Amino acid sequence: MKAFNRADHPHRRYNALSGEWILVSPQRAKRPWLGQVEKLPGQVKPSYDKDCYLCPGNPRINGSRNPDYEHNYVFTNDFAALMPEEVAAPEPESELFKLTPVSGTARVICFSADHSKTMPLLSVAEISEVVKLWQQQYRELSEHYVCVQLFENKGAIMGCSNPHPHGQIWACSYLPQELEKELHTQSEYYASHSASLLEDYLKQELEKEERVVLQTRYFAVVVPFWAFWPYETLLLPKFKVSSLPELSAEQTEDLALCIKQLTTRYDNLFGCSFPYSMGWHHPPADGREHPEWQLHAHYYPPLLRSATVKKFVAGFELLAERQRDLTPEQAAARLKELSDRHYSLKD
Ligand code: H2U
Ligand code: ZN
Repeated sequence: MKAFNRADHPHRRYNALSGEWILVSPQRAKRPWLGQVEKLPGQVKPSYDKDCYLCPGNPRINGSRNPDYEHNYVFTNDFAALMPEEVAAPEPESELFKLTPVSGTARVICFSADHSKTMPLLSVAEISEVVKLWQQQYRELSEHYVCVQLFENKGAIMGCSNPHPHGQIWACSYLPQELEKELHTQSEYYASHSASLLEDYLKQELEKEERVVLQTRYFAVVVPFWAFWPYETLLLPKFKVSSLPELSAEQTEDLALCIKQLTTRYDNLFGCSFPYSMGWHHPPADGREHPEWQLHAHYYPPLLRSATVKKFVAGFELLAERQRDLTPEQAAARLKELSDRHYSLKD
């Protein structure tokens, strides 16, 4: 029998954070592509768009009007997926027909008044203001809800309805499944190692180096060993911290620098405004200490080989198990060699 070679032989990898497996097929990375090609969205955006419902001073769909905000702005989503009202749980019908009422709220957060900007095109100071807003929103909403999910959906390909730089917050009365999985794996690891899973993981990634995309003073970005999306990354603190509000002013600014460098590299990868869904994972806000939990952000970008070719999740992946061709090591190597200077900037 031949010896196993990670770059040539199909294998499965275990996601120690979600507890799930993925199939890696490195031998397929070179197959020809004859499928769908996405259209490129227009590259030039104005700083103000009179038809944008997120621009300062503009009316929103339901008739309310945004204030003339100068930097950033948060409002309750007019079409929120969760409502604050609590209702009594109905009698269970049977174990095969379970349902449970939930409550919560949703907010939209405009990262900048400038319609033409995106995260990598904001200055480090402006991104710091976004991080501070996340901190303030997290602090406020975690008083009422066990889960406060901060996220950004970027790009039409991700189903984002508006190019104005913005993110969302969904806060809810229960712990959603992705977080429950991570709570389980991190708690088990902490119980058996008296150490945090993600702290130990990052230590080993920094020693190995091969999947490390970039580092700032306090943060590091890796393409995780178990990445599913072609250019998925995990942004991790290099110190123990469980929530954004705990960051010092210096760490907050350093995080802004890290976000700017990562999103700039993403844009530089295919020379386009790189789409993704990203979000922060916090421990349950249940009033307990969570020494097992390490704050982190996931970036899940759909693009595979160009600004127009995205990865589809279908077939075996929907029916059996998630799968990737390009190895996480190859993806990290590509992201690592890119410049921290945005491709659209003139010399
Ligand atoms: P996307 O990030 O998916 O583009 O979502 C923008 C959100 O803005 C979306 O959740 C909300 C939508 O419900 N929205 C308003 O709250 N008011 C509006 O006038 C338009 C869109
Ligand atoms: Zn706008």
